[in-house]
Amino acid sequence: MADYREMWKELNMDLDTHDILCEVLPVAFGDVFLSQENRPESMDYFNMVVAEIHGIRPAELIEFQKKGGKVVGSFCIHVPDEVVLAAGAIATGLCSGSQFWVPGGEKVLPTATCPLIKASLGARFDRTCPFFRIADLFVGETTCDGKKKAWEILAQDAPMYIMDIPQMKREKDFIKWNEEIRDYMKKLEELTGNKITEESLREAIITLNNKRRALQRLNAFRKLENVPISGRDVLLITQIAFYDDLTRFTAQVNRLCDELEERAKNNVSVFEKGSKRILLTGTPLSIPNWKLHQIIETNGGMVVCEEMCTGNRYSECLVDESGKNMDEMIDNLTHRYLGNINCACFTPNTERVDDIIRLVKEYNADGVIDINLKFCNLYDVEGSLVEKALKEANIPVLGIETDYTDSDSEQLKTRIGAFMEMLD
Ligand code: BJ8
Repeated sequence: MADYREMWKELNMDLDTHDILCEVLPVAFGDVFLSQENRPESMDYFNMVVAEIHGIRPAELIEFQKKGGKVVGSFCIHVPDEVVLAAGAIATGLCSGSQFWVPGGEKVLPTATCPLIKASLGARFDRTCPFFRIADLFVGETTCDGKKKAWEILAQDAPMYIMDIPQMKREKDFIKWNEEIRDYMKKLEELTGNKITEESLREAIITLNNKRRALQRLNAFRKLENVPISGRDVLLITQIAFYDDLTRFTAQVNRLCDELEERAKNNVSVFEKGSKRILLTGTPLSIPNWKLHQIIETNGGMVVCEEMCTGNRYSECLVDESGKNMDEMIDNLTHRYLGNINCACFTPNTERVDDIIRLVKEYNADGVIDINLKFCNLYDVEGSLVEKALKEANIPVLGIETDYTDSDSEQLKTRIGAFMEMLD
């Protein structure tokens, strides 16, 4: 693993963390990923991108900034990356998925806050994640109460911009979201000094759709009877999608898919016969949260689909590319980024249940595991509706609440193991 101490020093970051990361990350990564048998060779690229997460991509972003470019970080898939790209800036995801950052977050937030929020603020305040030092603008949204309040605290230390997401999907909510997107465009124009033109927005829509198309192509292999790639690997790739260079990432996913096509022709599977096909739903699994996938896939299961923001919800729907002028393109972004994302922040949110049942059929899942990050009330409350609907549809379901620690791993193994047996 390369040494990025100099870069970290320039960013005024905690060097002890750099050294700990160099030690801990390869071990954790090796346990979950390199221990797998018969991984596709094209995973090499993604291995490298994640192994050097604290250096390679941050160094590229810094290079871009030296040439006058701006980097925009966000925390939610409702925030349209097309706007950032069309303004000539780079978008990067900032959601944090490790317990490593949680204690830092607990210095400024109540303990009873979801770990995703605590880790994100901890990463900034403790100076332990380069992405959180590099971003020129932090874009929050009003999806849940914890985030809304956390942005006020983050704003004491970082340049924040908030998008006010409607909580319903009525006509007037689409009008409001359309205005929010227009305001965001103005903000990005101010930040970058670049005008968003019809041409740049059209190009951004196509570029981001191409990334989604590549991910759709990848996910389609998981519908096969012989699944040629593990759920862990697909999760890793989806997590990397949030921060890697867009065009390079898309090309690498397509390269991997070419390899998977060969495997599919030869009926190669990375799972043992009889492994149970599991669909995961619930709160997002931000990098490097691989805990559930690892437990499921080492206890007789295979994850074939994630109905979550770090899964299908991220890539399943494209932005309509037929917009002929600025107004039509903004309408299409509005529709995609409000209408096609079924987050638990909406009421009602029955489309999410419809999505899960549809995806169970499409991916031929044997059962569903509904994951809730501790202290996420939105997904916790909605979980009972999801589980009731699945039971009515005769789809086996297991509800799990967890956090970023490993303290419940043994208990989860027992419960998930019993669920797999039950599916038998
Ligand atoms: S569209 S899921 S990325 S808000 S932070 S709601 S876990 S208490 S992340 Fe999300 Fe956008 Fe929705 Fe997706 Fe709960 Fe935690 Fe809130 Fe969270």
